Amino acid sequence: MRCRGGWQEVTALGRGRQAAAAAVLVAVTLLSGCGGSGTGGEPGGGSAAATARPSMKDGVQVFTLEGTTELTFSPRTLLAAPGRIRIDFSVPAGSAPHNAVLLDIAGARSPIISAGQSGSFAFEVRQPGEYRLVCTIHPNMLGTLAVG
Ligand SMILES: [Cu+2]
Repeated sequence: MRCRGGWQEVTALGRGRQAAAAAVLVAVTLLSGCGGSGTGGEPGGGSAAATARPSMKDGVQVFTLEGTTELTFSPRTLLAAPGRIRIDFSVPAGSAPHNAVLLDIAGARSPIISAGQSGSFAFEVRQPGEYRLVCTIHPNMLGTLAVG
C-alpha cells in the first residue's frame, strides 16, 4: 500500500445541502489515514454495460471507462460513494479520440486520448448528486457520475 500524493480536493457545494456535506466531510476525514481499505464492500453486481460500480484500491474508488468507436461512454453511468475517485479512461484502436470531462467538478477531466491509448485522472467528491460526464469533442457523448 502506498500513499499517492497530489490529490485534488474538489468540493462540490451548492444545492443547499450543507448539513449533508458536513457529515460527508467527517467521513472522508476519518478515512483519510491512507491505507485502510475503507468503505465497506458494495455488493458488486456483474459487468452490466450501462452502469458500473468501482473497485476499491487503497481507499480510492477506481473506475474503468472507455470512450468507444460508437462515440459513447462505456459504461454510461458510474455509481460512486462520496470520497476519492479515480477514472482509468481508455480509447480503443480504430476510434476517434475522446476525452472524459466532469463538467461540474473543477479539474476532473482527462486530456484528449487517442485511439489505443489511455489515461487516468483522480479527484474527490463530497457532495452527493449526479454529475455530468461529457466528451468535449463529441457533444452528444454523455454519461453520468452518480454519487450517493
Ligand atoms: Cu468523444
